[in-house]
Amino acid sequence: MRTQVGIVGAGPAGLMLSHLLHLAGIESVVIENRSRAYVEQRVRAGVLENDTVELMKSTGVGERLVREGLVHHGIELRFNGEGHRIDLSGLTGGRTISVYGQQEVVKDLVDRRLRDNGAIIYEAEDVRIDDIETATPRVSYTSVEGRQELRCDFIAGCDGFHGITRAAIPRSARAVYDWNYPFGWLGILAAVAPSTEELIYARHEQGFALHSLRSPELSRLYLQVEPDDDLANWSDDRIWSELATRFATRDGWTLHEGPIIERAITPMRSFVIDPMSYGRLFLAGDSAHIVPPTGAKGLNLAVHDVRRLAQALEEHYTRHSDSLLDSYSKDCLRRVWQVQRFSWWMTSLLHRFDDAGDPHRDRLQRAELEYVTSSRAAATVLAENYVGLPGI
Ligand code: RFL
Ligand code: PHB
Repeated sequence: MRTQVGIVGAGPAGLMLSHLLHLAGIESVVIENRSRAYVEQRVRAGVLENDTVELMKSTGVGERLVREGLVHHGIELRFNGEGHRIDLSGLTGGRTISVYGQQEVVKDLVDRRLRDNGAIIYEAEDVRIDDIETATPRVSYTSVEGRQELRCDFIAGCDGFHGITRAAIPRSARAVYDWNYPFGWLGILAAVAPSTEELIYARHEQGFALHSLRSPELSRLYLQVEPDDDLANWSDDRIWSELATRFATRDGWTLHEGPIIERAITPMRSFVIDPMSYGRLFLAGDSAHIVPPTGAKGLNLAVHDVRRLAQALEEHYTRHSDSLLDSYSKDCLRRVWQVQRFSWWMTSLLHRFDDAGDPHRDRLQRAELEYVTSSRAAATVLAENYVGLPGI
């Protein structure tokens, strides 16, 4: 088989890249090691930045997002038993975020790729990439018909943090920045009406909690837990009672409980590889960088990467220039580090770091929260990062 761009991974990065390339008249094949059902059901991100929403709308994959996505103009920071609203739109000249599940984005992109006769190969086993330093790199994999080979001009590594493409960049040619946080998140999806209209980020002595949502009937909630915590330690009762404690306000706000339909624990880490490209391999999304989810940035950053990569490949094929491909890594990493900074800051602001309690850090955290919720300048810093930094 032959194509112009071989894309490894059918997550948001790989699918969006394939879609954008198609619109630019460039052919691609997406190779995914999981099944379509698995990829479409994986519950993850929920917050789309203003630019992500605009890109989906302007490229014809935003119809259901416009219909079903929930446009939000603010978020709440809750601490010391009180809520404080951050007016995202008011502080950013009217920009908004949309709450729309990542698996819905994936479904919309798959649907459109298939309608455009795009090739997505699911359940490809033992995926490998070779010859990335030549002009004819290859992706190979095993399907029910045996070993297959895809010859390409370029390979896009969109296979997430646990993928295989990143390792093809020789150790001597890359720097890695890695940081593990001393906690994880237990995330649940519950069949109950959200107890709030806007997202609540809560800081509590017992740890962080987040109230998000998916629809008028579905709530998405997270609790800070031990990094190596086990779901077996968390009965439904314990989850709800811990959430109620961390969200409690002095004026008696109540959390609605309901059946838990999905649950998982995720470790929290920051990771960046530099450069994000080598020879004819270009990494995009979680394969190149990870942020803790407190800033709601991972999926949005993946979309920013592939937008740049699609533009660079378009320049290569239509204008016979590689200037954007050459600067791809440097151009992406500017935003990647801004997002790393913001996600680290939001995480540090809201989590409990030390089991034994650290009074100095505790006081600093409270001072920072009071500043962010009382100074327009400080709140603007949060808001412009949360809705998505423009222009980088
Ligand atoms: P993905 O989504 O991991 O997709 C990679 C795809 O590659 C496949 N794959 C392979 N395919 C072929 N061969 C191999 N050897 C392969 N190995 C893996 C995988 O099966 C998969 O289909 O990466 P991508 O496309 O870069 O997208 C990144 C996002 O998924 C991620 O950044 C976000 O989910 C992060 N994130 C959030 N991001 C936001 O922008 N807003 C949020 O509100 C938000 N909340 C979250 C999050 C991530 C979370 N978890 C579970 C890590 C909340 C959570 C709890
Ligand atoms: C979610 O809705 O899953 C979500 C929202 C905000 C975050 C992380 C996850 O910061």
